[in-house]
Amino acid sequence: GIEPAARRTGYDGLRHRFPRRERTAHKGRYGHVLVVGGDAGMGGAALMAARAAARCGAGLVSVVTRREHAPGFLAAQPELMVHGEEQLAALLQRASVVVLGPGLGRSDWGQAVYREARGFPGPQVLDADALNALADAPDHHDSQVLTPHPGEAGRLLGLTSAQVQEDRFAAVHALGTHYGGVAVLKGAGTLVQGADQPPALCTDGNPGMASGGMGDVLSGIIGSLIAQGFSPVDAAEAGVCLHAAAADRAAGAGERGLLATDLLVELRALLNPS
Ligand code: NPW
Ligand code: AMP
Ligand code: MG
Repeated sequence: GIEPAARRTGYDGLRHRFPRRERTAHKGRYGHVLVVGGDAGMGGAALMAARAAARCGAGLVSVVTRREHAPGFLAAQPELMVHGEEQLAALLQRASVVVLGPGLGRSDWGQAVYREARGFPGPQVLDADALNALADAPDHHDSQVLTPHPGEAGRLLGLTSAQVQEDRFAAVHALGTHYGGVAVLKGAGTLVQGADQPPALCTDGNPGMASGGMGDVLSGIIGSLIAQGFSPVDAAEAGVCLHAAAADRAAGAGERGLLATDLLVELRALLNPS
């Protein structure tokens, strides 16, 4: 059931946080998202996170991924700046936010890249294999958003995914107290837990979202909003709502067969009401 202490949230109540752009705006105003991930076989996860960050209005989006992915990334989305891991230190000097983990994998490459990017002093969005790396070597970061699905939340908390699902409110609260920052527990009825406040519950979204890449898109959305000046907790809540609303619009054509990349065009429509 729905915990009475949870505050219900949805994109309709948050639209006002996305005013029109100033006429004199320039890309430097909208931040620089650095997406780090995409080991062999999972480049698409980093690409989808980066495309989502761009579609949500980030000024610049860079990616650090396996060098061999670069030609494919540039063919898919030439607005992205795509690099191998040798550029990570330099990019960490310029980024406004790091989205760490989509498709990062658990090989030596992913572990080394994780450790270096985890030193970024600014805001971090940790997803996917970055959450697995965090579970293996727990630490704190003041300004972070963790976006686990129940399986990843279980690894972070030493529980099974079934145990997480039995009490999602307790799980999201424990994530916040154990790791600091903002915790997003994904799945039908996503919970967003900021420090010292009741969790927000988003019941939008649909089972068409149970397909590969959906979570990767969410991490890019949240990173993009942080780059544009949202606090981590506001970016997490608005990002979850925007993601679910985009999926509900896209599901107008049917839930079965809904793809993560179908959300991209809907994000732009939601962010620019006529
Ligand atoms: P079970 O079986 O219920 O115990 P993993 P991953 C659980 C990349 N990707 N409700 C469930 O566990 C990612 O970015 C790349 C309940 C499930 O078996 C990562 O880097 C793609 N349980 C990497 O792959 C597209 C749930 O977690 C287990 C649940 C691995 O990520 C795909 C799976 O979790 C993917 O995004 C729910 N709602 N959701 C690409 N195109 O490049 C999950 N579980 O083992 O962490 O694997 O999530 O696939
Ligand atoms: P991931 O497992 O990391 O790819 O993330 C999946 C994304 O899709 C998360 O944002 C989930 O909240 C969302 N999602 C998956 N299944 C459902 C569902 N049945 N209802 C609503 N959202 C879902
Ligand atoms: Mg995922």
